[in-house]
Amino acid sequence: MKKLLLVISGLALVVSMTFASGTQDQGAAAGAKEVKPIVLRLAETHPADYPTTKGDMRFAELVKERTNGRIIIEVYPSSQLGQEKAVIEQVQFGAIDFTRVSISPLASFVPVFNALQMPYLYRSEEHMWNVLLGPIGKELLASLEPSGFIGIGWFEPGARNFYNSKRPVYKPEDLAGLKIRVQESELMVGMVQALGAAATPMPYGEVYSGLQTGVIDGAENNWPSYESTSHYEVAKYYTLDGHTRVPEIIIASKISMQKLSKEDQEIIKQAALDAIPYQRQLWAEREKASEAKVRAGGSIIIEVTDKTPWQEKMKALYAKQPNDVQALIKQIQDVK
Ligand code: GTR
Repeated sequence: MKKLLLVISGLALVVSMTFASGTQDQGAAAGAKEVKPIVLRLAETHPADYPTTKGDMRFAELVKERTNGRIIIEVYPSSQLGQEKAVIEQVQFGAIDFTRVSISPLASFVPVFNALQMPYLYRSEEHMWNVLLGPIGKELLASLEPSGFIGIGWFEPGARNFYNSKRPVYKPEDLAGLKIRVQESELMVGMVQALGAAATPMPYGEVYSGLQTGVIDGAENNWPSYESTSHYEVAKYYTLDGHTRVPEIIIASKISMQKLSKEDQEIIKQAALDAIPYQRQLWAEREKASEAKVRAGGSIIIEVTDKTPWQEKMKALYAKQPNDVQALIKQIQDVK
């Protein structure tokens, strides 16, 4: 009996020690998580006060809130981590965890994305958003995985217009001979060539000095970018031809995402979706503010009433696309 009691109390001691140490371990682990969150980096080309960057920041805030501070996404604005194409490469091999980029340079990595940035593709901003938030947008986000990216969400890009330092451009022929900077995208080179101008692919951060020194005569972008980069100060002819809407995308590195639990991956995706309305709202406000600033700054704004001659010039570019891109273009056009 005495022996049995001894064994029982001995067992009780072992059990209570195990529990105690279990509690201690859990406590230590919880404590450790509090002091050591998972810190991930997001690369952004625009400055901190730009609507898209604020959209990134809202995304990061939602992730922090919904993981109780376990996951912190640090937003690096103003190309601190590099220009878009170089950043995309780094995301692909896991050196940068996230980036918000234009799909133009991304399409060199995943060519089917060209379908989303064809000139004069969307009937309106609403048409584009119906595509992005519908089945096509979802499939495209998912299609990035074999290339090493996880598609997270979309942001508003605005419509892009040509601008230059030489002369007012009313019709495609007026672009003849001008050296126009494009994003690092084969499709955009083709687009500018089809319009009769000389295309110069160049990183965004080099465009201002390119315009200033005359290496290029012009470029193309939306109102907020034309204004925020001060390009309007060195290239004052802005033609509202609205040739493209090139969706903005947030992508993650597959390598970084795979280190997170499925639940956390879902939180991240949902947070990006929930940041969209905020970014779109800020975008709409900034478009107006940028337009006002550029007009007040003395830019000459050329309205394009008939876009038919511009669209005509794009036919060959559409015809040149590979079959999968053509099929997707058709699906996009059919979206209501
Ligand atoms: C902006 C876009 C940037 C960048 C830039 C460019 O509209 O938001 O991500 O792609 O255009 O022309 O390089």
